[in-house]
Formats: sequence, structure tokens, C-alpha cells
Amino acid sequence: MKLIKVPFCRNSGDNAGCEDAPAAILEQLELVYSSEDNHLVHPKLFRVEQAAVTDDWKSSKEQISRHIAQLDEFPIALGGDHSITYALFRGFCQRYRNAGLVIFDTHPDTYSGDDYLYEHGRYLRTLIEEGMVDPARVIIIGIRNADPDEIAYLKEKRVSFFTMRQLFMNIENVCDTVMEKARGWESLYISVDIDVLDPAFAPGTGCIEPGGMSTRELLYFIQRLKLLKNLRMLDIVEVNPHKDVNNLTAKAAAKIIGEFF
Ligand SMILES: [Mn+2]
Repeated sequence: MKLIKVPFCRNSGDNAGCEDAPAAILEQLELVYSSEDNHLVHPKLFRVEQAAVTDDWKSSKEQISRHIAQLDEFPIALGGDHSITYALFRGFCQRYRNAGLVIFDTHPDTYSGDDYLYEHGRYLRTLIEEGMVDPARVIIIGIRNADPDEIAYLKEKRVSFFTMRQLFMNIENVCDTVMEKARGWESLYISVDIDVLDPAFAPGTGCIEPGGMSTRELLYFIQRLKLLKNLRMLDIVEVNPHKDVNNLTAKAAAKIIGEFF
């Protein structure tokens, strides 16, 4: 397994400092001794690489895409803000065709403003608009407090999404539906925006939103989704160590990584 540090924060606005997350998450990973099915988690079992990012988005996105395109092992990418998923997924698509995305996120990230093409609040819309991903192969889980225009866009493009409220009513059913859909894709990419978690579990992120998932609920999804044979890559984004409390958020991210050993 490869852990790819992507210390890039495109918009310093609400989540400045999230470029420091890869180091913080790796530090917490040292304290994860096993996955919950009791597989050893140990530095000898993974390699850490860093994508050659700078302050410049244009060159950084090329570097990130190139880095992912040449990998031959299961990678977990550590952001950085959600804009990096644009570049990561683009590189991923050079290796795998007909890829689908399962995204855990509070927000749809389909903001319409043209000034924000690659921002973390719109990266998904740009992937769809550029034809990088078929919207029929996108599932978003955990939405709450979304801009109605963004929801309208999801509906127009027929993107599947599940709100927190739907999850609360029946998490098992939602997971069954997601599994059934995702297992039919040629390859699967999972993106975890840590703000999908309730701020009680993950306070260290830029856009906190009450009423989210517990770490336990996210683990439930991850432990089931990781069984899918077509799963090829995962990213974890929007962790911000500067806003964290007692490393809770970095620890949650590290625990998710630990499940892949
Ligand atoms: Mn996001």
C-alpha cells in the first residue's frame, strides 16, 4: 500500500492550514496498531510518497495527476483540501476506465460559480462538466445543509445522493444500495471529506456542520465498501490540524486508513 501525501490547499479561505494534514494523520497512524479485524498496521507494510505540489494550482494539479497515473499499488491519498480530488481522480482515470466515485461529504461540491472551477466547493461539478466522470457513476453520502441550487444540479445530472436524514432512518439499507450500485462499476474510487463526520467527532475541518455521521457509522461504510473487489483508491481530505481538538480529526482519518491493512 502507498500513502500519498498531497499537502495542497487551493483556497486558503475557510480551511487554511489543511495542507499540514498529511503529516498530522501519519503521526496518528503510528498509534493505530491494528485494523478492527485485527490485521497488523505497521510502517513496514506501507510506503509514503509525496506529490510534488507547490502553491501553484496549475502545476500542482498536473503533478498530482501524473503521480497517481503511474502508481501500481493501492494508494490512499492524504489531502489537502477537496480540490485535490479533481487532480487525483483525473490521474486515476488514466489507469482505470469507466471509474465511479463514492463520496462521503456534507456538501455536494457542485457550486455553480465559474470563478471557482477547481475550488473545493465545486471540484465535482468540474469533473462532471469536463466529462471525466459519468454522473450515473457518482454517489454522495452524508449531505446536509446544501445549497438548493447544488441539489438541483445533482438531480438534473441524476447523481445519486443520500442525506444524513436518510442515513439516520436506515443506514444499513443505504449501504446495501451503495454497495449494489458500486460493485457494478469497472473501478471504484472513494473520497472521504472528513466534514461528513459530526463536529463532535471531527472538529478539525474548515466547514463544520452539526448533525453528521459518527466515526462508528463512517467505519461501518468503510468496512463494507473495502470488501468490493473493484475498489482501487481512496482519498481523505479537508482535515485541518490547526482547528483540531486533541487530534480527534487526524485520529479519525488514521483509523480509516488502518482499516485497509
Ligand atoms: Mn467536500
